[in-house]
Amino acid sequence: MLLEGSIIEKHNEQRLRRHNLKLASLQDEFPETEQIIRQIEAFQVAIPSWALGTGGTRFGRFSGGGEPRSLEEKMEDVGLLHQLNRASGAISLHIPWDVPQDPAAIRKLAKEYGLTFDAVNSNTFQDQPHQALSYKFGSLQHVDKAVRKQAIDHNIAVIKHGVELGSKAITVWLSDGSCFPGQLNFRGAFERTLESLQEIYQALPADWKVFIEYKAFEPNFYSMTVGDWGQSLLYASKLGPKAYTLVDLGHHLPNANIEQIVALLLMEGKLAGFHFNDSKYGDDDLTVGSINPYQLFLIFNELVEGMNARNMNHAKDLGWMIDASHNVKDPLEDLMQSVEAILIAYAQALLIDTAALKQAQAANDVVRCQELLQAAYRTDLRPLVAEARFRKGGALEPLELFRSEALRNTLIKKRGEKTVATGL
Ligand code: AFD
Ligand code: MN
Ligand code: MN
Repeated sequence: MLLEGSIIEKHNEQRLRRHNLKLASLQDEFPETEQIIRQIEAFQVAIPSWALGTGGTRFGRFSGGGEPRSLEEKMEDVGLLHQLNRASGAISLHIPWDVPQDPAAIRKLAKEYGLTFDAVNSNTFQDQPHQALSYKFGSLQHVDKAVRKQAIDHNIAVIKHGVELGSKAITVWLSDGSCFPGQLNFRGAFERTLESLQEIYQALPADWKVFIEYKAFEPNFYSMTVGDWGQSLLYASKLGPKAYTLVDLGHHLPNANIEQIVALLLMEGKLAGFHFNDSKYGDDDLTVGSINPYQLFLIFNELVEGMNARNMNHAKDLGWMIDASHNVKDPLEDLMQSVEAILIAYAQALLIDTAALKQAQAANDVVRCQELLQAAYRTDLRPLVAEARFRKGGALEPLELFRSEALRNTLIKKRGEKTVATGL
């Protein structure tokens, strides 16, 4: 379901005068606005195939209606999102939740919606109905070689699915670990996991990467075998140049300085990219920017500075993806808010007076450093994000348009009240 182009045009016409006034004021104040708009235009954030339905907790799940029932319908949702914001032009598949049964047809559909395929994700944290061996005590770390082999084979099968669609990376997130002291020999678990990852690494096509995602806790609560960025980096370094560390914002212990982690991973050339979300307590998977937008801005400050230092292409050289769970919001509305928050933080980081900041740092002028950062953070750059969208044919206010056109109702009418998308 795509919108008639004229509906977007009408929506924009009604808002253009006010938008142009705000834009002109920013253009007047900052000579770099044109450059920032162009960088936002190039920036795309991938949507995970498991974030298009309502998320649940272990206490329950409250379906919102009109959820996509198949991979095709998930792509339809991402296509619609991308039509509205022009910044969600990629989808990241989770196997086996979203197996592309007919890759040629799926590729064709993606083309119609203007979508590409981001990293594919393997799943060895759940047992599937016809699976021979259980992952209850881990997958790539398992003490039984046969379980490890099953998990390795799954990852290799996921790579094959990705190849058929044109993905260029696999993200491996493991729930492996232990729940109780003494349950696991840490060194043994590390070594077995490394060996398993090495086999997966061997199966990577030449132009592919493997992203190792870490997480401090849950579902294992005493130890996680890829528990933090240090462990992930250790695996990635031992594996080789095609292995990178993936940062999911919700996967840290409270108060971790994520921006510092990002800076160092970038310095080492080992940052894969991001799973964006926000949290108050743990892996809450809330809308990115909803709890701590300042932290998001500080992360983007390190990203921009670090990518520039390495002459990297902001839009293409790292993987940008949302990984959120929408328990109480409409998933599409939540995703619109997420992409917007990411682009705002990126734009603000681009606005920082880097030369002045370097000078202030060299002079130990702590007060000036804060002033410079916050001058950018406190500038409302939403008109630049809207302008980038507008220039690419998107809506000035995607969320407004989604609501005024009652698009969720249309989806409910088409798909039904009680549909449930695959995912957690
Ligand atoms: C996990 C991780 C990982 C995984 C996802 C599954 O963030 O990205 O693929 O949830 O839903 O917490
Ligand atoms: Mn994640
Ligand atoms: Mn997570």
